[in-house]
Amino acid sequence: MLRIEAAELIVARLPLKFRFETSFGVQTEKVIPLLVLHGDGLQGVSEGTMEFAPMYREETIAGALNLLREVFLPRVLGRTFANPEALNDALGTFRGNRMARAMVEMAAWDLWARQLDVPLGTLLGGRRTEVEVGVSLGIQPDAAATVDVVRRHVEQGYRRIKLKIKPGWDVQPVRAVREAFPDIRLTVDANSAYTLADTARLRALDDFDLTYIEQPLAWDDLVDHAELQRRLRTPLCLDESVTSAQDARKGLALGAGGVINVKVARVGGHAEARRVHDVAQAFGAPVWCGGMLESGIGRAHNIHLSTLPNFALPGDTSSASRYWQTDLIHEPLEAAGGLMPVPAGAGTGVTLNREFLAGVAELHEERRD
Ligand code: OSB
Ligand code: MG
Repeated sequence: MLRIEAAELIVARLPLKFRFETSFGVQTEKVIPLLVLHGDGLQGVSEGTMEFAPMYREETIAGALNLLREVFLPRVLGRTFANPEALNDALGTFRGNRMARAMVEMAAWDLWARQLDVPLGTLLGGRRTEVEVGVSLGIQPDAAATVDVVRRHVEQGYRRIKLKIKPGWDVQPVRAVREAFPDIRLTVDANSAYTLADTARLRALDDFDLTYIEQPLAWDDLVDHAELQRRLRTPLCLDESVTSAQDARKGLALGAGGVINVKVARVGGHAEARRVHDVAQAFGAPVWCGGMLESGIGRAHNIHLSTLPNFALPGDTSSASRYWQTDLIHEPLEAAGGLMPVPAGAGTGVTLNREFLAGVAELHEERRD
C-alpha cells in the first residue's frame, strides 16, 4: 500500500551552463520545483517542468505551487492508496494542470518503486539498461557557430542532433549542418513559431532528410498540423499539442504527424505517458522522450520512462553535466557514445543532494494533513 505521510515542496534556482535560445526566448537559468512524498520511511521525488512564465505551455510554477498546496496535496496527504494509479485517480476530477498533477503522480511512482524495491523503469514495463539519447541545441548566433556546436556533440556520440529553429532562422542553419554532416540523424524544433502561411518555408526543409520537424504550428493545434503534414514529405513530430493519450489518438488519426515527443509531465505523469506510448505503437508511430532542461530528478524519471519498447528514437535526455555545474542529485547521469545508462537501484535510483540543495533552495516547506 502507498501511504502518503508528509510532503516537502522545494523550489531551487540553478544557473544553466549554456545560453538556451528557442523561438520563445532565451534561458540562462532554471527555476526547479521539487516535490518529495514521504511514506513508510521512504521518499519519492519528482520535478516540476512548468516554467516561471507560461511560454512552452500555459502552466506556471506559481500556479502549480498554489494548486499543490491548496488542492492536490490535501487530496493525498494522510491517505493510503493501492498504487500510484489509484492515487492519481484522487486527482482525476481536476481539469488540465497536468504538469502540476504529474509532480504528485511521479513522486508516487518513485516512492512505490522504492517500496517494492524495483527500478521505476522495470515497474513501468521497460526492459532496457541504457537508452539512446540525442541533444537539443539552442539557436546560435550564426551558421558557423551552429556547425561548431553540432560537431562537438556529434564527436561525443549523441545519436541525434535537434536544432531549434524560428522564422528567419531555419533553412540556413539546417543547410549548413547538413552539408557538414551528410549522414547524421538531424531534426528541428520550432516550438510553435510558424503558421500554415509559412508552408513554402517549411516545405524547403524537405530537402534535408530530417527525421522529423517538431511542433511547427500552434501549441494547442492538431488540425492545422494535419493540413501541413499533407503538404510535406518530412514527418511532423507533435510535442506541445499532445497532453494525453486521447490527444495522441486524435493527432495520429487526423494525420497531424507521424512521431510523438513524450514528456512525462506534459501528459500528467508516467501512467499517461505509457498510454501515449501504447497508442502511438498501435498506430505504428515511434515516440521519443523529450526534455525540459531537467535537474537530475526529472532526468532520471525520463530515463526510466525511455526503457519502454516504442521509445524507438533517441530522446533529449543528454548528460546532466552539459547543463549543470552541480546537479541536485548525488549520482552522475552521463551518456557515453549516445547511450545513457539507466540508474541502478530502486525507484529512479537517484538521491537528492540535500546539502547542496539547501544552498540553492528559495523555498522549502513541509506539509502534513
Ligand atoms: O520543445 O523540447 C522542447 C526545453 C524547454 C522547453 C521545451 C523544449 C526544450 C528542449 C530541451 O528542447 C530539451 C532538453 O535538453 O532537456
Ligand atoms: Mg519540442
